[in-house]
Amino acid sequence: MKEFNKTKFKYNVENYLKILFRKSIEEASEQQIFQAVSYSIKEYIVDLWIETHKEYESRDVKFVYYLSMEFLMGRVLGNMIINLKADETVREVLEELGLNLNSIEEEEADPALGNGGLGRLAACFLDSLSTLGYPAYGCGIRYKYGMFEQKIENGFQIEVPDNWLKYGNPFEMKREEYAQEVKFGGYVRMERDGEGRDKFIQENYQSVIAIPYDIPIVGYGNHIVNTLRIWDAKEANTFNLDSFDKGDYLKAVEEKNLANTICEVLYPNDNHYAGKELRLKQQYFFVSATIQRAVSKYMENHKDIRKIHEKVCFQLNDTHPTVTVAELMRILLDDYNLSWEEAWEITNKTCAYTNHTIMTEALEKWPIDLFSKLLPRIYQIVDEINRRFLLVVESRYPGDKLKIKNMAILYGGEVRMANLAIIGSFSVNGVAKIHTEILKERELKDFYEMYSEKFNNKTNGITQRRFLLHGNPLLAEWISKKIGDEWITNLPAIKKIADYAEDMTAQKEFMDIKYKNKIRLADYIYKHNGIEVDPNSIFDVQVKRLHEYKRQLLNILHIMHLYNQLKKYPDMDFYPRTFILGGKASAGYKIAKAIIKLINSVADVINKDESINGKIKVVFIENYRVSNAELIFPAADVSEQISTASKEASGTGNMKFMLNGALTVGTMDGANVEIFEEVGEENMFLFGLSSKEVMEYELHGGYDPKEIYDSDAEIQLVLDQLINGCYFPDHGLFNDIYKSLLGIHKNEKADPYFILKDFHSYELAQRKIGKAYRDTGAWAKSAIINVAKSGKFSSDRTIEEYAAEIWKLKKI
Ligand code: GFP
Repeated sequence: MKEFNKTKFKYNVENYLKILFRKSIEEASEQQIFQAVSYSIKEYIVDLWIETHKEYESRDVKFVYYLSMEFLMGRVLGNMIINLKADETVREVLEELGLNLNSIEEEEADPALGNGGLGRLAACFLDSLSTLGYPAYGCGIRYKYGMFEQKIENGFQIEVPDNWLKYGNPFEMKREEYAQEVKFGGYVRMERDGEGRDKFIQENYQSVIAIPYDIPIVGYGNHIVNTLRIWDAKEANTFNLDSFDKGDYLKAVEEKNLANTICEVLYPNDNHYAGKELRLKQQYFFVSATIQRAVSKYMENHKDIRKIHEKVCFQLNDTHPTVTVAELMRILLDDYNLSWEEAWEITNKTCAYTNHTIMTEALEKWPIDLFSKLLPRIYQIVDEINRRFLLVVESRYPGDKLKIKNMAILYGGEVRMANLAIIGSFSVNGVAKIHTEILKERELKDFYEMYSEKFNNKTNGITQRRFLLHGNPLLAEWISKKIGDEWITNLPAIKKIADYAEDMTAQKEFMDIKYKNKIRLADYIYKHNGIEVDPNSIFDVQVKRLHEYKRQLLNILHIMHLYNQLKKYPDMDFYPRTFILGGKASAGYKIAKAIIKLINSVADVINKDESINGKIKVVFIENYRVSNAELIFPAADVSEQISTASKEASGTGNMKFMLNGALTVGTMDGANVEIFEEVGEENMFLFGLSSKEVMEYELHGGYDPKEIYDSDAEIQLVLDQLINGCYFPDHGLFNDIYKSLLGIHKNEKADPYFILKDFHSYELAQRKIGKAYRDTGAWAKSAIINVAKSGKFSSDRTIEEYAAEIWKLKKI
């Protein structure tokens, strides 16, 4: 195995500067230096990449293909260096050259090819797959513009295109040789072949060529390199100048347009299905390319297509890649001439589906009309899957219309992708225990009754390599000094740090590190927001996408209430707090955008009010993304995980905070429940309705928030302040928020996320936090225990479970 060579690396940095830019170090820009350093690292990685794949081939391994519309990778360079265990060497070399790794890392665009949790989970999974040595491909789309860049102007969110490829991506590799043709539209003609079999031929279609770009995913310290393969689109070469008539010409132009638009932009979809035709095109585009290539790769070394499930598994990350089921059927039926029964059996043994949400508005449904026009052959297959499935339902539940209504794939003029995914897969999993239970008992009850053997849970996880080792070097080093560094690849080993929870010296060291991380974040805040925050105050953080169910509104209403209290009782017992919030709202999500404006308006008033002596500060972090997240988690004292119980499937931010020693204030929702099981009541601040209670209310049409409003003067004051111009002169601006809480909107439930219902219990939990923080020793103890108990929440554990129980993969 080739070791990382210091001399060679040093030579390479200068050499790449010369080759790529004709510059010396003194002349080069920071960006050029970043590029040269990245190419030098890549040069080393490519050999490992080749060796890994040779090994895979020689052992004829089984691969998992993780199909995902989103991979929220974050910056690559720093993490790669860490995983190569080359951090020290690289720093040394760069210093010798008069360069600094940290500022070079800042030059890298932060590729935001994902919305939030779902995309970041996919990225953590890739890190774990490589580190554990499982053969895998991540497969997705090479969006030209990722998630929009969020600017805050006058308190409002403005969306700006995120041109992450502006300077090119040094880590990617274009693989023209694996290009695939993907067909859209046209019609299907049927003919009999010589052996009397029906053949289905798609004609008059538009085609696009899918071109893969491969990005190496380096395992930690094991020289294993897997691949993230993202597909770009190119026009098909039908523009034949010799022979085109008018029709061909138009077709050529249309194909060119299709190729140009398909990978332009990631949909900000926010747990909300938008039904846009282009999105369905994106889905089929990357799925078809991935499945075609996976089948060809398999057939390069195997003879019998009927055994593909022994070497290939397709994991569907949410419903977005569900057309996989029909595409694999198409290939088996039309290209390999298998019978329906054979093709169906193989498909069913090859596909597995992960559900990430119970929010019904997130479950994708496509109008049949649109679906069948865009994917005529695929639609025929889905129709046949549906027909055969309904026969089974009918024989099992004769005459039961409700079962058909709930489980049919085609129903009410729509194609229901979740149902297709469940019927076509051998495994259906939720992402936290409580989430899987809710799926089984409520959302997917009928399916569970029919196919209980398919259902299983895989509680999410996060990679400690990025979120502790890379993001929080001070704490990482402290932990390794005390208990060794086994935790880097075996997070449960971190439990030994609990031995230091009561050691006063260790407590002090821990709090000093926290303090330094708070200074680092305070500097960032000062630089970006111009707000001075006190690192001695409690850093209370809620960072995640803006969504009503995540209840950033509860947080800000409580801040407004606290401020009212401080104004009324200036001498009240109060420990200074810095409330830090951040997250993007989907561009069309009006109320979420109003909540951002509200946070900023409240921040403006409170931060400027000298009468409260800076006891409260409110900060909204602009453009929350992986790179600034790595600064935020290490600096947090309090982690806000306050979603309405039953709504957050898992959450993964909760785990990142815990790993960095923040205490959670949270509801019994998603993975909070499992965090609670690990740390116990003494080390977490629980509040609010349980998911059973929430679901009970929902069953009976909700509750009446006006009763609370009328009987509670404090809540009334806060709500009135939304619309009396107290925070912003434009009275109308927060009207929608006010109305959503009190149910003045026609046909809408009042306070559907139970904000007022949970308000006092939240306030109580917050008061406990203020009190607990005064006892520094006890706080430090709890924080250390949180770190110590985070072992379960490594994505390494999650991946081990997927590999053993679903994918049946072997490590190399
Ligand atoms: C979704 C769910 C989260 C869950 C992640 C990953 O996240 O509860 O933790 O998927 O499974 F909502 P978002 O993409 O919606 O943030």
